[in-house]
Amino acid sequence: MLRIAIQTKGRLNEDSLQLIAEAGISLEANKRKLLTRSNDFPIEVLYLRDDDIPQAVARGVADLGIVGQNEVEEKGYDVDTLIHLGFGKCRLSLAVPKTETYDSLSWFEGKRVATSYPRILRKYFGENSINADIHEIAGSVEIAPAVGMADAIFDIVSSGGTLVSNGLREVERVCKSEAVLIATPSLDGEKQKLLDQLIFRFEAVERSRGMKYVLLNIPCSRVREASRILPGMKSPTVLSLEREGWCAMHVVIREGELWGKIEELKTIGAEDILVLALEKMIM
Ligand code: PRT
Ligand code: ZN
Repeated sequence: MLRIAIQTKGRLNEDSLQLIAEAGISLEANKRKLLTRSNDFPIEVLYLRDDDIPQAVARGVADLGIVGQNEVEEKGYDVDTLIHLGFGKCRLSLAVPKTETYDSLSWFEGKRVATSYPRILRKYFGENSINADIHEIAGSVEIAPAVGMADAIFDIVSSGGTLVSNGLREVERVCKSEAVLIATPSLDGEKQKLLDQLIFRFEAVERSRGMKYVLLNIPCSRVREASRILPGMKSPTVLSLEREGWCAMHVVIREGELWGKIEELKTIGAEDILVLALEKMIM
């Protein structure tokens, strides 16, 4: 039996539960429990605050955890980071009041910087030989400069809207973060076997994100050209239609490239284009 720790509530909770569900693991319905079991995979889910997940995994209270890389790095516990999960994407940045003239990192010399990530910031300033006064605060870091608690902040940013609405400007992007799967180092053989199965499923779900399945009809004489536009995984599937001279192509494509490719395909005669969602990609 594996035990995986995920965030009880907050930004990573929903995506973590969705990933588990898409991996074919259903959980008991009772949401208020600290621990829930699955009936179809030997796993139980432990709900924790994200701050406590790295420690729980390092100590073996949970075998696995889903948490932001920022928390893993900040806490510094001995855990293995296994795979990136493609959600909870953000960055950790330094920001200063927008009225300040900022030209280089040396601006921070001797300044007071408020953050909930003192360890990551200390390392960054150390690498860049900056001596600043790091003030650790637990929450609402973005208001620290306005109330005179700090000259600048180091915090998580995603859209940047919070910085703007607090009169701050992002001046240095220090690192990126996303949700990761972490594990207690050296799990026993039985758990490792289950973990390999779980990773296989998580990777199949993750791989299919942002991918689409495209079906289209095209004159057979243009199939070669169309294959250059849509190379697919190994190559596109090509079938002949009942109507003479016409073929059908099936291919997997990255969503970001979809519209550009469709325009190109239309110019070489593609018709009846269907775009379907892709649930899992098992290689
Ligand atoms: O209660 P618990 O301790 O479990 O949760 P928490 O409040 O500490 O964390 P939570 O739920 O806010 O975030 C969990 C994780 O989500 C973080 O550790 C990051 O890995 C990740 N994440 C992704 C973010 C954001 N995006 C994010 N935007 N965490 C926080 N934010 C904050 C940001 O600091 C800002 O204050 O959200 C606000 C909005 O951001 P903007 O830039 O879009 O305005
Ligand atoms: Zn937290």
